[in-house]
Amino acid sequence: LELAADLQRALIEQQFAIEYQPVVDLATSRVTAVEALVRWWRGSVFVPPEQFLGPAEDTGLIVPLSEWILRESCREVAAWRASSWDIGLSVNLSARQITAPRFVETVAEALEDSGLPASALTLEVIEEMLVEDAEETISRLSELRALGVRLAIDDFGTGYASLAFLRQLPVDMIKIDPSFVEGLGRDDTLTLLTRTIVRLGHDLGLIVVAEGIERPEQLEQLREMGCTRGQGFLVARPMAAKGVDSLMRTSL
Ligand code: G
Ligand code: G
Ligand code: MN
Ligand code: NA
Repeated sequence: LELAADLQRALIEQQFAIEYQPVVDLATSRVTAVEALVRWWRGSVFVPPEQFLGPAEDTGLIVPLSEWILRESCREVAAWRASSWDIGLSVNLSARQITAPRFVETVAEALEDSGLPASALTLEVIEEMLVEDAEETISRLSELRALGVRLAIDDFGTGYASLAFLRQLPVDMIKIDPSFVEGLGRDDTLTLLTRTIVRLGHDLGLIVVAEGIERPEQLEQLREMGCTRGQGFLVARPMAAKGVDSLMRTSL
C-alpha cells in the first residue's frame, strides 16, 4: 500500500523515465529499432520494473503510467526518425492496459500526436496475456493491427501454448527468450531449440528477434542461423534518450 501511494506520487512528480535498448539487424549490424523500458528513480534509489509493475497493475496505475510511456516514446522516436533514419519502436504492454477503456484510441492518439507512422510501432505481449481475457485481448490487438501497428510475442518459447497462439493471433514478430539464447555454444539442446524457433518463425513469415545476447559466440551462431534481429548487452545496453541520440548521429 505504501508502494501504491508512492507510485501515484511518482507519476505526478514525474519520477519515471524511459530507457531505450537498441535492436540491430543481424545481417547489417544497423540499429533498426529501440525497445522502450520504463525506469523509476525513487529519490536516489532505483526500483526495478519487476518490483513496481505488479503493484502498478493491481492498483490500476499501470494505465496512466503506460499511456505516458507510449506517448513519450512515440514522440522521441518520431524525432530521431526526422533527424536520422527510420528506426522502429517497441513498447511492452501490460494485461490490464490492453483491456482498459479507450486503449485502442489511446494508441491511435499517441501515433497521431507524435507523427509516428503506425507501421513503426510494435507492441509486445507475452503469451499469458492471451490466456486471461483472451477474447477481449485478442480483439483489441486485432483492432490495433488493422491500424497498421505491428505485434510481437515477447519471451517466446516460455509460454505453454506458443504454437496455438501463433495461429490465433495476427503477429508479426517473435522475440526469442534469453533462456534459449543463453545456451548457444554451451548447450546442444538449447542451441537446437533456438535454431528450431528461428526456422519456425521464418516459415511463418515472421521477424525473429533474439534477446539477451551477451557473448560473441551467441551473435555468431544467431547470424549463421539467419535470425533477423538481435538485442542484448553485447549489442547495446538500455540507454537514456541522449545516448540514442548520439548513437544515431555517430552511426549515420
Ligand atoms: O527493463 P528490464 O529490466 O529490466 O525490464 C524488466 C521487465 O519489465 C521486462 O519483463 C519488461 O518487459 C518489463 N517492462 C519494462 N518496461 C516496461 C513498460 O514500459 N511496460 C510494461 N508493461 N512492462 C515493461
Ligand atoms: O521481458 P523483456 O524482454 O521486455 O525484458 C527486457 C529486459 O531485458 C530489460 O529490462 C533489459 O534491461 C533486459 N536485458 C536486455 N538485454 C539483456 C542482456 O543481454 N542480458 C540480460 N541479463 N538482460 C538483458
Ligand atoms: Mn520486451
Ligand atoms: Na523478452
